[in-house]
Amino acid sequence: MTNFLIFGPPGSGKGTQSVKLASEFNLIHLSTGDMLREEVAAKTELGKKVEGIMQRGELVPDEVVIQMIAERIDSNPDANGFIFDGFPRTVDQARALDETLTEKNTSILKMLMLEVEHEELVRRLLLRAEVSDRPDDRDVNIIENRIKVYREKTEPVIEYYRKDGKYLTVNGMGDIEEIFNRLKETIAAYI
Ligand code: B4P
Repeated sequence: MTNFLIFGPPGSGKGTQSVKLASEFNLIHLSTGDMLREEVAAKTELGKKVEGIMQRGELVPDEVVIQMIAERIDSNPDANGFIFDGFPRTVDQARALDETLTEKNTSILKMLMLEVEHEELVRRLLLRAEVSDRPDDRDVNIIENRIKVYREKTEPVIEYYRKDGKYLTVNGMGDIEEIFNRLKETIAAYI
């Protein structure tokens, strides 16, 4: 199995690029954001529990997302590999992911960090608000809170992978195809 993490602040293009990379390299795309939004849309018990948290731009509890990811890994035993998008977002999530992958005799090959300027993150998310129904994109204060939560709780995850030599940065500024080509070149060296 070949497993990658796509990493970066909200609006850095994780979701956008993961879909394209999954198709290019025959990987299964696992987005905790998409899974949680499906729960909210289906009005499940879990969806009701996390809806307010997501609307405020806070992180849902670790145990919720850890369990969701473990179930998806378990249900795809023949996968060529996974691309993890929006997960892990805390060091505890990173540890849990390592344990789950070790049980399957596999691991994260590389973390791909998309580097994007602050103003561009806000611009992209406000633009998406015009075409999507995501409540967390509509209010600039919520967007700023998501970025703040990222800096405080999610950025420490970088060190977790950097110490193992797994951390790679990719310039996330520019148009979608240009960034995709940069990611493809970076990944191709390891696949
Ligand atoms: P996510 O769904 O992960 O949302 P996100 O960080 O905003 O990134 P996303 O992938 O959707 O957007 P992208 O940058 O691709 O999380 C949402 C919420 O779920 C979190 O706030 C949290 O509450 C919860 N959650 C999820 N995972 C969790 C976890 N592990 N633990 C705890 N809580 C969790 O794209 C943004 C926009 O930019 C798009 O419109 C796109 O088209 C555009 N874009 C992308 N690249 C572009 C480019 N190069 N140029 C111009 N526009 C571009």
